[in-house]
Amino acid sequence: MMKHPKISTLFSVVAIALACLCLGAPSAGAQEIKARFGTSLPDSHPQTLGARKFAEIVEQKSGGRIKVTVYSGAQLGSDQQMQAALRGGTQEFTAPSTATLANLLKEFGVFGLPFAFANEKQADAVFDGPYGQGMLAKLAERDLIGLAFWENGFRNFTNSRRPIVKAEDLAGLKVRTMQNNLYIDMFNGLGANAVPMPVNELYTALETKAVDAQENPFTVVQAQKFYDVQKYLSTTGHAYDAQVLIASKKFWDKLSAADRTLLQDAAREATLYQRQVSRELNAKARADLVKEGMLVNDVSDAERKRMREKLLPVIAKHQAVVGEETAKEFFAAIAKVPN
Ligand code: EAX
Repeated sequence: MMKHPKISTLFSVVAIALACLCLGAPSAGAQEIKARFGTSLPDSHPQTLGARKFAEIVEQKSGGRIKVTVYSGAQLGSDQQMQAALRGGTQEFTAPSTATLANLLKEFGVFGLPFAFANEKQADAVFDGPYGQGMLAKLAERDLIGLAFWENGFRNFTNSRRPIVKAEDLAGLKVRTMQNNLYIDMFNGLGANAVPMPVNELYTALETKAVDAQENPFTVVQAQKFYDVQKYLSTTGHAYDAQVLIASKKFWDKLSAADRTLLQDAAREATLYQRQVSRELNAKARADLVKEGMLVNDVSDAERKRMREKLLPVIAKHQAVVGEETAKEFFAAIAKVPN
């Protein structure tokens, strides 16, 4: 039977048009996405290096459809302001220290308990194991999606007045702390005067002598150029600080399952890079800080043990704050990791 030329042509035209439409327009759940990632530290710090790597991997995996723009150095606000922006859905990603998240979810304070971790291996095992992953899941209760733990590192003490050789040397020093009650109690408990403030206000506070001291990993001291306003660095190593890669739950809930998987995979890959670059930079930062004129002294293990003894009342208080069960499970998770 002779086909009617007009009808078959019409079918062909419609079929081609439909095919073009399918190729061109994104399928459901594959729409263009633009997201903002704010960090509180400078471009050279592993927090921002990790954010840029995450953005790069997301763009690669999505073929450019998902674009994450990184705003470093607290351009979008302090750690706490950015956490509020994520919860409100006006910003999509950030990576604050666990310490500031403790104000939203008290259990997160457990990670700041002094002298808890002996080394990075223990930290990685706890953060990447069931305990840490369970804690990430709890962030959904506060309209946040916990994607991964990044490294800030072991926190050491710097000041403009004197080397800290023993705990008593801290007496009377005005010490900036993160906005976190455990850190405030920790330094008051060691005889200093804790002054909580966001990290983006800290350089000026040190420069104007509004505070004498602060405590942060080598990489923060270097990235924030604290060596220009702090003479002494003493390796107290009083806490291992992790940062948490978090997303806005309001943003997350609108994503397709495929895009959530893409972002989770990118977070996993970026975490490996972030920790590696943090350790590489940390390994050379001490020598760099000496070159910048800082006087670095090692605090003895015996003295660090003594500091921990002095902090037992603070540790007991904050174990109760985070929850005895939470603290017990935390220390059990650490104990499982051979030293
Ligand atoms: O979140 O506030 C701080 O001192 C933190 O170490 C840092 O900014 C990373």
